[in-house]
Amino acid sequence: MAVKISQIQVFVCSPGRNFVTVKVTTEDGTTGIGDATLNGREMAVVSCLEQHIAPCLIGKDAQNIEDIWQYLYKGVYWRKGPVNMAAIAGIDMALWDIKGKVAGLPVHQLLGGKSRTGVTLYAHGSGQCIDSTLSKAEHLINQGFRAVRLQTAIPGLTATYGVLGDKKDYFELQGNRPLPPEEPWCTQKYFSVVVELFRQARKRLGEEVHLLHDVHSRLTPIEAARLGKLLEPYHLYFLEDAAIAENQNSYQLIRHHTTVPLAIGETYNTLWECKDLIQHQWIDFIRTAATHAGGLTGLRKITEFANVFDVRIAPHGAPDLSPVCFATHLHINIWAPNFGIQEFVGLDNPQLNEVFTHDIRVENGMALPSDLPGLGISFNEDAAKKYPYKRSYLPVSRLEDGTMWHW
Ligand code: CS2
Ligand code: MG
Repeated sequence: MAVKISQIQVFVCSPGRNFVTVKVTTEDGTTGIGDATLNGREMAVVSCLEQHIAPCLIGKDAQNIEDIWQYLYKGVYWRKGPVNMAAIAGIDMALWDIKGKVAGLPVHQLLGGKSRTGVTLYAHGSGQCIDSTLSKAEHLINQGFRAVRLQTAIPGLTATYGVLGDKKDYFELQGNRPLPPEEPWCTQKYFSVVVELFRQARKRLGEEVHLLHDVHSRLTPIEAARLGKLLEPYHLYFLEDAAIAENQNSYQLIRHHTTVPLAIGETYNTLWECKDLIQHQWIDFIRTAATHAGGLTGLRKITEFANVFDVRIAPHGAPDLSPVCFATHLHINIWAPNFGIQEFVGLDNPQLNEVFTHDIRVENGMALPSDLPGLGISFNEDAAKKYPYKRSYLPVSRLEDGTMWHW
């Protein structure tokens, strides 16, 4: 018996930073939510959903998730891209949420159940210097995290990716940028500190804890290969975004020079964009996020393909992905045979938890997905009204001579 879609609503709110949330309602009153946040281009996704996608879906059977995904992916003709795929993602997550509620099962049970007791997380350790970065890492390890990403300020640069500076959290750092801030980059200055960071980290934190690092696409392939070789003595869990994602072949070159495990994927929107990396095993972890890769359906396609080639998933979990995306990742992470690790930037922001309510538990560096039917997370529309959208941008990056670079 069909469960027809009767309404699609899109909410944009800013409880600390902008989020785009999709709500799908069916004729019998069942509702589901999804994340469609595209940092810095949120309103493009809102328009895509409201002006182009929603009118096509009213009256369609909400149970047919795969057919709706194919309809939205192939039907647009101008397929792929971050705006299209974030819009599809919001709808897709909401439909999985509805399917779980109708079945009375959490989404991970619809996927095939649990493959592990919990989802291992990696937390963010950063600081204005190596000492403060490692102090933050020690604090996280004492909280039970067994994996920590380390990012430290680069001496001589006024700002560094992944470092809070004088801000108390990512929301304060990233939530209010009416125009794109310009941040400097200098590879030579970066090399002067990054290897020393991990030398000192192993000395102070020991050999057990998993250490990770995000290069954020700043290096050329041969520079990335050099960094990988220099970091081998400190056995990182992975080195992320060593070079830009557009050139998959770059990772063949990097792979040729170093055994450091490589991760990439947060900017990919479809399997086609990363299939060479996976099938040639040029990487070890694929980082695509449900919100950017067409929802749980899109992320599952990538996950299953990666499993064939021993590539594990390490879903993106930045502060610009909403708790709805994080909840969705926990369902796929607890099920996936090739789950690796999940990025975690915290869920303890009061404004965020006023808008997104859930029962996700984080204990001893692991997260447990909800066992409530569906995704196990709710969106409070009245609370969302207290935090209206305000345009905000990601920074741009320039070399010290003014050349535009990769932020
Ligand atoms: C970063 C992200 O978490 C990460 O690995 O690459 O924080 C990224 O900078 C943001 O998602 C960009 O919006
Ligand atoms: Mg990253």
